[in-house]
Amino acid sequence: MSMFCFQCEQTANGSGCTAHGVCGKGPDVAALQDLLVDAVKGVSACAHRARQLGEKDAEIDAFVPESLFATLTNVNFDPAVFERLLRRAATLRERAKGLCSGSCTTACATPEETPAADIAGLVQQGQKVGIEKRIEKHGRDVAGLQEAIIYAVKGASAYVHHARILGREDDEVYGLFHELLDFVAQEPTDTGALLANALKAGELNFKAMALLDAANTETYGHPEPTQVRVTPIKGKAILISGHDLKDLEGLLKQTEGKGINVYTHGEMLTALAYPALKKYAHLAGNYGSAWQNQRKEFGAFPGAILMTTNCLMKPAASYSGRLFTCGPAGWPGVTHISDGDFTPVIGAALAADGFAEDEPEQTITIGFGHNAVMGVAGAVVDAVKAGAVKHFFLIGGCDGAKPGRNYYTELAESVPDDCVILTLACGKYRFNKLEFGDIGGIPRLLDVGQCNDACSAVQIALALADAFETDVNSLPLSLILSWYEQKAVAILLTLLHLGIKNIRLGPSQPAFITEPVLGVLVDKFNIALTTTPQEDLKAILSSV
Ligand code: FSO
Ligand code: SF4
Repeated sequence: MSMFCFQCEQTANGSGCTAHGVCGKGPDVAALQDLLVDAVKGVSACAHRARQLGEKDAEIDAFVPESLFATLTNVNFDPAVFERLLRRAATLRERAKGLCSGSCTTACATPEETPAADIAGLVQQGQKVGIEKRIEKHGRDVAGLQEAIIYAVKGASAYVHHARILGREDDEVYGLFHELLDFVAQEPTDTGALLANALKAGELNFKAMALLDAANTETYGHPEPTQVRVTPIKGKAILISGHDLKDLEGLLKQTEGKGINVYTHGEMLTALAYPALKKYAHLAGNYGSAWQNQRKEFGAFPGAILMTTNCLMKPAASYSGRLFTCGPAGWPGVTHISDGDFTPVIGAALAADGFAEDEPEQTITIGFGHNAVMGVAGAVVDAVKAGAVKHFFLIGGCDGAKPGRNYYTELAESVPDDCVILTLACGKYRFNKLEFGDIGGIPRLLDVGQCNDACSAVQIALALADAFETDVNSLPLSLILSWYEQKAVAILLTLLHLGIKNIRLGPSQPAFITEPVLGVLVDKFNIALTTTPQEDLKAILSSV
């Protein structure tokens, strides 16, 4: 059985996974995901038209981001989960059709098929709607642009889902989801319209990130500069990875007084800066680094491990029995906690050895979200005006496994001493344990947060532009981004939607962006692919 997927940076040969996903996704799950994306497009097409008639449905609105989240790279590998989502999609499509009461004048999305009775039948149906069919029909430029919109909508779905779990929803955001998915469902071929809608997907994602920022900060307070321990201490332990702060909160409440230390991993690091989370004394610090090192780090961790979202890799036998998933994450055979009761995780932590002794203490400083940076904005502006700070570098994005990502370490190390580095997302682990010092009390490395905190970075940039009475493109600021999966696609399109130019993107060109499409982005936004740290730095600093 073959498959085709090119939605992430590690795609095989830089062009597409065809036999088996480099991420561990097999052809069956790939087909089920293709079928689900197709089904969700159909649900949204009807929901969009129903909205034009003033009809809405809260369950449909929530279902779209929830189900797309499961199709992001490294989130869910369990065929049974996709079967369940496909059956719900069929029910909700019927309900959405009832809402728009067949009154639309254009054809409603792709022709639907009743879902097959079993997983094997669903896989067969999925193989008929794969990406390569659209590439054959429309060519790589058009199909790639259609996919770019889908990937950005997928990325935004993660943020909308996290926000909804914290009780924050935005009707306009749901409307944009349905509108964009309806647009792609019609298989548009006009590249101008496709590009315009790709930027609209960036707008959707900006709103999604702002929604999540409001949800996080209203629930847990504003992140504050915090020194966090990055070495373990003696005792039983649970490691929690992914992005979901609410799962961490639940775990902290349920482990209180049980003699278990909780450590963050990967993108969960940011949680240690939120007042309502860091108040828990048994939130002991961060362990390990970015997602691609998990097989080694989870194997060495002497406790239970909870994966709340991406990026999940194929579990090794050494830890699969003490690995748990929750939320959108899943792997067949790995225990999934679906009701927020982490008793099995606690049991596994108590049964494991735990850390035998304290490791020598090492700390890093995190927590420079927009609120914290705004608090020192006056000092930052003064330092720039006095010439003490010459330039800002935003070096961030996703980390990944491919060689070549040392670029980001070398670049951060080579940034001159009179420059400040802002960073976010898991790409920060390439350099966040290095010593950068400070400039007159302003730390030279400011960790803004998770990938969704790109919204925070944008707010910081806008505030700086305001203080200097200029626009973001005229600031002494360069953005050097690393991409891996679909949230990064969404963030890139958000930055382009905001009119931000001169972004450098690495470590490689997305497979779904063809040379002609890249040419348009270069013309319009002066976007560039990263070269070498030395060359890029020289080019950036010579234009200052
Ligand atoms: Fe990283 Fe994975 Fe946050 Fe992504 S853990 S790669 S952009 O899912 O989400 O930065
Ligand atoms: Fe390949 Fe990435 Fe798709 Fe996985 S998500 S199958 S690695 S392109």
